[in-house]
Amino acid sequence: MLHVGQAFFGETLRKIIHIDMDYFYAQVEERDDPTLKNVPVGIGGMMNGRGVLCTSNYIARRYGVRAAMPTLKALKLCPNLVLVSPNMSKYKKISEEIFDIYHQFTKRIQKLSLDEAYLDVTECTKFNNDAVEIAKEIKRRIYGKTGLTASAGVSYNKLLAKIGSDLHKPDGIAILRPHQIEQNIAKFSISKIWGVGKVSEERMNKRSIYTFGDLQKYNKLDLVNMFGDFGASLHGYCRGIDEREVSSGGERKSLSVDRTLSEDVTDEQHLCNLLSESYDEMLRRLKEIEGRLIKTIHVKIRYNDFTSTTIETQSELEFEYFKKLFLKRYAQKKLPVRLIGVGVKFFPTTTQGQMEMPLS
Ligand code: DCP
Ligand code: MG
Ligand code: MG
Repeated sequence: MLHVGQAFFGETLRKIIHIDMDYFYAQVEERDDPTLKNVPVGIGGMMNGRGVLCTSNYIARRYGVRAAMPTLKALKLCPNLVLVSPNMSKYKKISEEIFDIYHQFTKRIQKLSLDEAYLDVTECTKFNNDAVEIAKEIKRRIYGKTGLTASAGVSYNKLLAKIGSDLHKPDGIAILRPHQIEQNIAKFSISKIWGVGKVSEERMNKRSIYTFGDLQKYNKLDLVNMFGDFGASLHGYCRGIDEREVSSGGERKSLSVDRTLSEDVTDEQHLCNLLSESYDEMLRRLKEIEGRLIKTIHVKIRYNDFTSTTIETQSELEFEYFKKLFLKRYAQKKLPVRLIGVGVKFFPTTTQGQMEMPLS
């Protein structure tokens, strides 16, 4: 068997580990209260009959209970669900302990959320630079320090490492090697592709695209025509190609998807369709940054006279709000549009704590 980054495939392959804690908040609560073991658990509050879940344990998931689900709905699906209020400061402290462990192996750490990170261990000298052994040791140290299990994916890029960490949850590890990768991933559902959310999955399904293999049949131009810039990435992703670096920048403050249109557009329906595509892409990217609370949403328009306008509000993440904002602002000038942008700003993780608007 070949090892990730073995010379046979060239020395240039990177060694990437993606680690994600198993049912993180719920596992912590189970650890601290043994009566929660073997019962369905949902983490989330309820205020005035409203509230959503941050996550649930795997027993609750068997009933269909999921993160971001309204608590009332979860209770309908699973009347025995035991609700536990989130304790963010506890999860943050544990998260810091976990990230301290990562720092024992590499400086190149990209934090995606409290429970999830990419590690580039290409240069790590521990365990003879064997990425699989490094991942196993990290899992052991996390368990030793916190009593919690994590799952890891080991591969030569972020896309495959992330797919891997999800394959054998909980307490799993999966290694995706370069050998015959196109064939090996062909059976995977497109929903495993980084950035493919519900909306784009439906769009693909309409074209009978369900798996990586289905996507592999399309050339790059087709995919760009279908999905814009994201189509070019998709062309690589479905073949296991992903050049994105593990980047350890500071905490993300906002997320925007700006799209310059290939021609000036005035037709309102057409503009709304384009807005909806940018919105879908924003949701795809938000999916990767779970656990952050949204402070504001915004819509940006640039007209063909190069003036720009941005409107920002505290509101919900529904498309209808974005559309309303957009149409309201567009009506002021009604010039042909050059660029459409949508985005959100986040509360810093240090001040978030209330379940106001978790990302789904
Ligand atoms: N979280 C949240 N709101 C969401 C999703 C997640 O507050 N919509 C929080 C609670 C989760 C934690 O972030 O425990 C990590 O999210 P994950 O998506 O990694 O989910 P879990 O760790 O809970 O489960 P899994 O074992 O599937 O990773
Ligand atoms: Mg997790
Ligand atoms: Mg996670």
